[in-house]
Amino acid sequence: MSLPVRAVPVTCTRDCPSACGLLAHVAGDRVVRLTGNPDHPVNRGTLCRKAPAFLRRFYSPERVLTPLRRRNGAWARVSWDEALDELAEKLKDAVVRHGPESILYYMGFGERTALKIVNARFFNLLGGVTTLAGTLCGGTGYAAQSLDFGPRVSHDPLDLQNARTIVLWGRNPVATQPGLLAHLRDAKKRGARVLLIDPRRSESVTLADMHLRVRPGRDAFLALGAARHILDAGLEDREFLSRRCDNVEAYRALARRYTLEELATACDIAVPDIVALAEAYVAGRPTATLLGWGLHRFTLGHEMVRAVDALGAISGNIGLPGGGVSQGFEEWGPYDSGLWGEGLHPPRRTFLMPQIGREILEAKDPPVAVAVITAANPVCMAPNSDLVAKALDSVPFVVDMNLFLDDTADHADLFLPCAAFFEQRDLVASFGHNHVGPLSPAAPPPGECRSQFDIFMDLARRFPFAGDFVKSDEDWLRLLIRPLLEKGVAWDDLWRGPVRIPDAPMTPWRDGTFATPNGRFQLLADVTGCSDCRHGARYPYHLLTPGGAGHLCSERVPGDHGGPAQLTMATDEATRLGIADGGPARLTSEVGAMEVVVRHDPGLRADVVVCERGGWIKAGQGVNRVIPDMVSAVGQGTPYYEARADVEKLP
Ligand SMILES: Nc1nc2c(c(=O)[nH]1)N[C@H]1C(S)=C(S)[C@@H](COP(=O)(O)OP(=O)(O)OC[C@H]3O[C@@H](n4cnc5c(=O)[nH]c(N)nc54)[C@H](O)[C@@H]3O)O[C@H]1N2
Ligand SMILES: Nc1nc2c(c(=O)[nH]1)N[C@H]1C(S)=C(S)[C@@H](COP(=O)(O)OP(=O)(O)OC[C@H]3O[C@@H](n4cnc5c(=O)[nH]c(N)nc54)[C@H](O)[C@@H]3O)O[C@H]1N2
Ligand SMILES: [Mo]
Repeated sequence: MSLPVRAVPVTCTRDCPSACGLLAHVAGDRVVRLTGNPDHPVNRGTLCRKAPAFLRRFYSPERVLTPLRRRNGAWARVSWDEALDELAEKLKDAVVRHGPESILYYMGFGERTALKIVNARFFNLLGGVTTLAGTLCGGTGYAAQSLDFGPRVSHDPLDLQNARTIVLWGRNPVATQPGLLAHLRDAKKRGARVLLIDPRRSESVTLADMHLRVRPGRDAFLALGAARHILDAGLEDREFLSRRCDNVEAYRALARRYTLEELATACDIAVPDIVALAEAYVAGRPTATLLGWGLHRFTLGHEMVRAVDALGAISGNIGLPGGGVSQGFEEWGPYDSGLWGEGLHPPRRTFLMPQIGREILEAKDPPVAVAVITAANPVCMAPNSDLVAKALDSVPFVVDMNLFLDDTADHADLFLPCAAFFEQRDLVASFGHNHVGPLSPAAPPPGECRSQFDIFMDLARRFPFAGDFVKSDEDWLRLLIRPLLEKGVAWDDLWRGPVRIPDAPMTPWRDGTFATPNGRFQLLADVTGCSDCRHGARYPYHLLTPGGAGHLCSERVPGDHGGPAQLTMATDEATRLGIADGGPARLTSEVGAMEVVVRHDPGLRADVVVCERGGWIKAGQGVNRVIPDMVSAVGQGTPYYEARADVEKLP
């Protein structure tokens, strides 16, 4: 007899702007199927192609089911009490001997739910430990947009229904935000045009009416070119410029600093295509720009983002329903930010996330004694992987909270096995829309796995501050969502399905007043020159490492992948090097080398090679071994796509 199946509304916590509403279909103590929740206004019942693999991953025989302690190089099973007693001892010892800053708390992107704020509070109660500054993900875009508009606010994706033109600028939603596709497809059915600006033919080319294969890192010149055409043709929104913007004359001068031909050469887009882009912004209005994370991953990413913001402004698309230059949303925004506990002690040390390897290795006063890593795989996902691995090996006690023994676990001393998203109670906000969704324990965690929240509560029982800190998940969640409750959201509604943040705007900046210090939009006034890259001939190719459609960063079913990573190259370029489609090659950069299998792509730019991010080092992949660990000029982001590489044929 088969068990009755019930459906529990949950929310996907993969590190994806979709944060889709899902239904977990449960039979007995197992989730047997995930489907899209038709009541979610953004993903509207759709499900991405990765989702079926979630269950295979979470119920995989390789999921770790008990705490593990490394002894003489090998993992041994330990009980939770042994594990947490030892961790508490190490933390206390580090505080007494070297001060709280000798503890590093490294919070990754694997699960950014409301209760994670409570984990951070634990470390602040401990006295404030070393935490991260900057980000492996989106800091540059936030910083850049905040210079122009004031703290970044994006159009609600539901506002796309008002757009006549949609520009996907350095963003690949077909692969990386499938939860948005229902809206993009609707817009196309209504007759909206979609433009894609991407050096490669990404998966999103299937949506595009026009594709501009920009030279990597040169989007500022493309945006300035379009602006120059708009200004030359007298099509700019003069009223918005004079009444709402600062730096108008400097910006006009900047757009005229180069001829259209010079700008075309810099970004490698032909003048007629630049003109077509300009027209899409004025004649095609309302034009919604969806700015992706692709532009963040450059040293001068802020100039690229600001140049696109300015194009949106002079073309009259800011504050316009169906327009806007939208990038991301604040995933921690809906919660009571005081509960992080930042104010409980003086400011403490931070390490730059983009350079975490060298930060740990160079830390002297005090050196790192204990590192606690949660929902992250920095050895695989942070640049200069070998240095990150070396740094973790230099730390006397490394704790890893995850589900699988990935590349980072190889450098840990204690592994604490965590619950999957549908095995716990929590709330999830999104970095791609304005809805908060529930997590309910649809099924119990397998084996001895526990939610991170549970683990931190149990750990805290061993500390003098347990009294105020140890509470139920429900008690903490009620405190965390106080701002939402005050805006009229009912507690019970949060558990039935997605709830829209009540005061989130559909169309920000409608009244023309910005959140900058003087209330005016700040036009970009200068860009760094367009001379060529520092590595020139030794490393002829731009190495792009975007997200692949089949996986979320390094979240893989362990046994599922292996063998050399695939590197996509322009067919003519590979042929010139004598590398056949499927042939082996060596990919070399200033920091390392790795073996790859080359795939020919007749549509790729000759100066670009592409390798999907996230393959594990221990599966023979790990492209971050060849990505240098740099920091972007603004926003402390990680300029992965600044990496230059060479490719040689292997016998
Ligand atoms: N070369 C290159 N590298 C990149 C990028 C790039 O463009 N190019 N992009 C970067 C970006 S945008 C990001 S955001 C970072 C991501 O960097 P990371 O966050 O370090 O990497 P992920 O692969 O997302 O790892 C998330 C981990 O969380 C675990 N996890 C998932 N759910 C849970 C849970 O409920 N509890 C616990 N404890 N663990 C859980 C997963 O198993 C996984 O190991 O990588 C960056 N790395
Ligand atoms: N399936 C899947 N979904 C994901 C992820 C994943 O790994 N897999 N990762 C998640 C995470 S952590 C994030 S932050 C988001 C990121 O989602 P996206 O914003 O889509 O970011 P990326 O995939 O890094 O890059 C987007 C596009 O930028 C292009 N690009 C590279 N250089 C340039 C340039 O100079 N100019 C322009 N115009 N384009 C350029 C790349 O070719 C790529 O197609 O996606 C999330 N969703
Ligand atoms: Mo990200």
